[in-house]
Amino acid sequence: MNRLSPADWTVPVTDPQDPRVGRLLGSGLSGPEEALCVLVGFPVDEGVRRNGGRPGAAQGPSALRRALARLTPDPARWEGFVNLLRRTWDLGDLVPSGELTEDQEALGRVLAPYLERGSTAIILGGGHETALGHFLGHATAGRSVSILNWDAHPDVRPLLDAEGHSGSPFRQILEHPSGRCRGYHVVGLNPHVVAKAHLDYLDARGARYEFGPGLTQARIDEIYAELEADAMVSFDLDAVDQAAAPGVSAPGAIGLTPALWLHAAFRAGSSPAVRSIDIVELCPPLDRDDQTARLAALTIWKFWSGFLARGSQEGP
Ligand SMILES: [Mn+2]
Repeated sequence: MNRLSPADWTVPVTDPQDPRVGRLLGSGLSGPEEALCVLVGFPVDEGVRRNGGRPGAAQGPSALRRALARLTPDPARWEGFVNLLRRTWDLGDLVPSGELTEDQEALGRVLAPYLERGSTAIILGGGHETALGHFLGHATAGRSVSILNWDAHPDVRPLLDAEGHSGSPFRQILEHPSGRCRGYHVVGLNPHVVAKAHLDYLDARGARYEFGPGLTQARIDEIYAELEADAMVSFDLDAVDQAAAPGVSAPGAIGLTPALWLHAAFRAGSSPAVRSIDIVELCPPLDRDDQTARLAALTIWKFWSGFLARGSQEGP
């Protein structure tokens, strides 16, 4: 049975008039049971290793928290933002056993009770193998989900030696014996890194895919408007242009702009269908001056900002 290790939210001392995320987080709660929103880290990159990728994503959760802790609440939604932070609880990082399947199942067990009682969950990866554990949270809670994945790759590769990895989570989810995946839609594909056979696989499964080039904010709005509840959204940072997100295992010479990516994060927050998100593939050893960690942190910040606009027509 996996343990959770407490998260570090140390922030530099700031003026009391200038509180930061790291100081406010969870300050209105005595425990996670009443949390509106829960965070959990999955410091695992065993799947990246198995997939032949460059490891380092196991350090993702701590680098992401460091960047997130320093941010201010959104001044445009000040009171709501501060209140949301005060009612957000970080469960900490899952302590990996070293056995990937076991760790993915453990992540599912950690998430399930919170998803069941209606908390919104944010999972800090880890390689994209994080998404299978994320899905297992819903499956364990007895909930069927539709899945939206922002990614340069479809991540439906076959297993390797009968084992999953960072390139296979959505194949494992689509074929999961629980039958809890209601639909899969991947957006942001980079045509030069997508195997035709994987698109054929998606077609055969009735899954949907869209390429990154040509994507607009209006199309992102439509994608969320069409999203069926309950939904989980996965944010793979390698969908973003390498110039803006160098700290990933598999960067792309072209990719989504940060503006489009963050619009997708805001809409995930403002869409009532969305129950949980993950941010994956942040690889701190390959990062440049914490640039990708900052973008990952801002992805969550935008999600929170969108969450406060839930049910209204407000834009970012
Ligand atoms: Mn991916």
